[in-house]
Amino acid sequence: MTTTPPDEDGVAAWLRYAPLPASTAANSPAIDTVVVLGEEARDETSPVATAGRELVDGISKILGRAVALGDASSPRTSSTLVIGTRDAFSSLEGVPSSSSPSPLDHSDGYWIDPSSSSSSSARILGHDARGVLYGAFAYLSKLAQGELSVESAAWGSAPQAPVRWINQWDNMDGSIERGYGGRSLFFEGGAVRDDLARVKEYARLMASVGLNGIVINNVNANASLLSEASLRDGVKRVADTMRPYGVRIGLALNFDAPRTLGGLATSDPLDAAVVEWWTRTTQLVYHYVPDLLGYTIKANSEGQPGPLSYGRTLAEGANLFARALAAHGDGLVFYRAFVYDHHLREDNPKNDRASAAVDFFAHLDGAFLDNVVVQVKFGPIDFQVREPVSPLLARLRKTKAAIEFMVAQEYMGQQTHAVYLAPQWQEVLSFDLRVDGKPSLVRDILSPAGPFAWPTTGYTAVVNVGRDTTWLGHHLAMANLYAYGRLAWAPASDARALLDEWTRLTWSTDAEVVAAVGSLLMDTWPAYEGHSGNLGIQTLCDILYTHYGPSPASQDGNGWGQWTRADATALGMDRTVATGTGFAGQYPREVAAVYEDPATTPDNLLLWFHHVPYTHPLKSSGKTVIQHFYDAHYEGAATVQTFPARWARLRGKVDDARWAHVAFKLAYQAGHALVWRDSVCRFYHALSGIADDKQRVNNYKHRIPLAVPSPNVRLDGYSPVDARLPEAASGGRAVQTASMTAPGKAAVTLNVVDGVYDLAVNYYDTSVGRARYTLSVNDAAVGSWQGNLQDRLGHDFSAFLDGHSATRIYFRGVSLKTGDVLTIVGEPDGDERAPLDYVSVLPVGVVD
Ligand code: GCV
Repeated sequence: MTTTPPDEDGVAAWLRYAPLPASTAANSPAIDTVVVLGEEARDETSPVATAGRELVDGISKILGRAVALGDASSPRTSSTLVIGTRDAFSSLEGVPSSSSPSPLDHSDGYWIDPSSSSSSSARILGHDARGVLYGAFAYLSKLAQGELSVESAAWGSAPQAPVRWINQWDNMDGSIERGYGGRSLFFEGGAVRDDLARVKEYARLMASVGLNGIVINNVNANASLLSEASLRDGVKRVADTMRPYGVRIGLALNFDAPRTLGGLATSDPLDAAVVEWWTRTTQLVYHYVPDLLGYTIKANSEGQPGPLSYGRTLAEGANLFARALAAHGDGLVFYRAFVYDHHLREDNPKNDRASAAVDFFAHLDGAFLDNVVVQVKFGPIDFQVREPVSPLLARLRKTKAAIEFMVAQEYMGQQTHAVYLAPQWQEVLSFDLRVDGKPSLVRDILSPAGPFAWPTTGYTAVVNVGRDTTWLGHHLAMANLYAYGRLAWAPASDARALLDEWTRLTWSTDAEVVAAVGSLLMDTWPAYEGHSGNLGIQTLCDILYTHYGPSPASQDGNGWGQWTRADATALGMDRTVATGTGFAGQYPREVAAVYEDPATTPDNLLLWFHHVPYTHPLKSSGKTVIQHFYDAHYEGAATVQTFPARWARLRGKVDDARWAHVAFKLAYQAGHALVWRDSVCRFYHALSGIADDKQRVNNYKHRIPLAVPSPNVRLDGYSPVDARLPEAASGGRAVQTASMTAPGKAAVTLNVVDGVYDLAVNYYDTSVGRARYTLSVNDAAVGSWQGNLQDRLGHDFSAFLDGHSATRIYFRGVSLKTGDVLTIVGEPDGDERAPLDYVSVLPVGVVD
């Protein structure tokens, strides 16, 4: 008989080191001593010493046996694991027998020989101190997955790129921009927090997947981070906390700091006083953080100040910081390419936000100093569910670039929906940009060995871990952080293989769990794309508000440039050179030719590059664009409906606490996927006037909308109201209590075949109150609930009745007969007047 594993809160993430089943443990190397070589063994701040501690802790937990820590003088047996840098090995142990395996020739590389005999012990060698730590984590990962035995062959690895960083968008007040997992680990009340215990845990997680740098504050930066008190009392402590894990910290700068913090009259990058201010400030930063990673700068972007505000070029702006850093060490300036005009006029058909990065940066190739790296979001707009690769990655040669991904899921369900993003990143990294007509995979461009031979290139990702024990607000979202680190190390890795590793480490080595979690999460991105925006139209979320739920109309009619140009007959952006914005021409010749022609553009980017009628037939299926929209939205939402049941089968195989958290989120996701599907389908149905072949849109035969007058619906203390987003309510209308304080009652007389049904109630859960609801049948209570998702979900909430707040709750297996009266009593709270949309009476197994 198997027993349910003990509850966990998620803080240990994939470093739980759960005990292996006895039979697997019996086959694993029986290490009882970890010997750490070299001077670094005694330096608590060295990653080598950290590696020793991690191995002792990890092996003892995984194998359930005592493990001792030793040094070069300790005796060796076949149960000893010896670790150290290659230099320490060659001076203390002699050159390793495998001579110098090639991963050890590269920074951060490691070599592991787990075999041992009476004459030689198991070994982990690092090219350098960090390499030893990465080797230790690689050893522990294999051991924890039950994949290490005394017979295992030696192996090694080295990262492809030196830059493997995280950008946190943490504000000094403790909030996190686009954060859904609680408040900042780093800041609170305008300063660095006293308690940095979780920062240390974060550094462990980062190191365990090979991440080596973190920019700790929001790119919409607060200049006061650079004050001496902040550097001395705060930033220094963060750097000291993360250093033993080989994680260096960097800072995001506010371009206007000389004015706002320094009291100067200008922040002009060519002004002598400004240059002197940054020189002095950088000296101070290095005084407290001698191994500073560098600076990240968001300038002339979304209202942030920058060199263009002073009539200077972006390169002149970047080089100001580059010079200040160069005086000290190897610090890099990461200058973000996310520069665009957010007051763009849609009435000019040539205007295109997607063109901005190349327009602003390509002509400056070579004008940036050596220690500047241009940080490029993977797509031309902003982390949408589907975007082509940014053409800027093919347009800089002398100036280095790095790619920016987003773990934070801002436009991808905000860690309330489970969406595994590694398959998307894998597609981006495997895309061939055909620079100069030669193979140029994105992942090769981002390698020092790649076509442009950039020595400092690689990976950055926006991550929003917070103080929740889940880190990201959703246990399943952590697969993204894990996969990001592993892809940044080895960008040709397979998304599914990474996911399986993560599952074995995070949940269980049980094959059924691994298979079920893997298949569920691999279905999430296609499903999310299915119900949130297809054919390259982008994520059709509300871009004027929280970027979470649906609002197709919000894409157009404003200056943000995420346009779809949808009208009654056609939709999509014409980005061709021949008749459109010309964006397609920013790619190298062969790629540009593919995108220029709708006949060769892949269907999944059709509407990104072309403005076509709703009736345009797709190459892949022959369906019209509009029918594909309907079908894909229904199929995507239908896939999400399977998630709760697939997860339910894992009950008892993983711990109850984390199981229940995920079960709750997946049930919510299933309901919200229907909101997405219905809103988007209704919007285009209304705009195009074209019916769904399958007659599904606006034809919900199990639903009883409460705002639509009907002899079967009686409202008492409830009155109809327009929803803020018309397509997020049946007929655009919902009901809410007439009074701010008194309860209301909505009663429905049923006309059903006698039987057992699942009842679904669609209501709105806003941020402005926590209304209570009770559902009864003929006065017998079926269930009650509270509209308090703002406390339970973590995403950017809405104060209105719209596609963000619309949600569903089920009561299953209810016996009903014709004439039964189903009543919902809603009690308002705050400004939330217990709003309701409809009730669905569903034959068991049917989703309307
Ligand atoms: C930090 C998007 C987000 C902003 C973010 C910006 C950026 O526009 O909505 O919150 O600002 O990207 O990447 O700088």
